[in-house]
Amino acid sequence: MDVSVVIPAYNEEARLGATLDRVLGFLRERGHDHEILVVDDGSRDGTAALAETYGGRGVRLLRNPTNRGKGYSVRRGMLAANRPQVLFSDADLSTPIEELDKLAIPLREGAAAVAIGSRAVAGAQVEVSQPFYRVAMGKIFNRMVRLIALGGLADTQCGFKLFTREAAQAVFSRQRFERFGFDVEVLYIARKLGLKIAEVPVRWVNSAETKVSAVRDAADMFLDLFRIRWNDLRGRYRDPAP
Ligand SMILES: Nc1nc2c(ncn2[C@@H]2O[C@H](COP(=O)(O)OP(=O)(O)O)[C@@H](O)[C@H]2O)c(=O)[nH]1
Ligand SMILES: [Mg+2]
Repeated sequence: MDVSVVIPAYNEEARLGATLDRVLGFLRERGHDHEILVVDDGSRDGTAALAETYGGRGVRLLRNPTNRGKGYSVRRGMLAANRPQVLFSDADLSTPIEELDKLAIPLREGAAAVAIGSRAVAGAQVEVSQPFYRVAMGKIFNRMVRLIALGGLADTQCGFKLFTREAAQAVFSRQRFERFGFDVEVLYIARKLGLKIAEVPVRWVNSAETKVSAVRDAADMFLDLFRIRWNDLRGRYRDPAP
């Protein structure tokens, strides 16, 4: 395959080197043509300097001058990516990069334009779980997603999603949220555009360290579900955002 891998990175100095080594090693071993885009989101540590040292090995660095959020950063990377398939992956590789080959199957077969990693469908292998309160919050959130925003998907929040380039351009040019509700928003837009979404069971080996305050952001993510419906009612997903 020929793939762009987008990695949003906020203060990831400690994890990013091992991640880039693993991703590059995997892509090379499988013979996948590739580019990697690290989107440094105004990190205050050595994230950008570290990514720069990979410049000779097909790693492009995009830098936000200040911290803008994961949604903003993923969008920036997805729109800048120029290979026929585009993956975004969390910097901690809680979904191991090897799972990319599973997501590629429905795209290759033309069964879907978007393939999302899932911890909640049959066949998923959660080897190291998130802390119990995150799992519980995730289950409640996904139930809310189904009730309020979009049905038919069991886990919208896994940070490992593959798009065809056309789908990535169509979806992310319309996507608006800058922080955490963006996963649901992009899937909502994909559905609205008539793009098929395949939910693919993946392995999950949770990385304990977290840059996300799940409790602090929970209310906002919940409100985002209503903001999605509101934006849609106002016609804001019809055309690319200004
Ligand atoms: N761009 C950006 N990325 C972030 C931010 N917070 C977290 N991330 C990235 O989002 C991904 C998931 O973060 P992580 O700490 O693994 O979250 P968790 O596993 O859900 O607790 C990682 O690639 C982080 O670098 C942020 O404010 N901005
Ligand atoms: Mg994580």
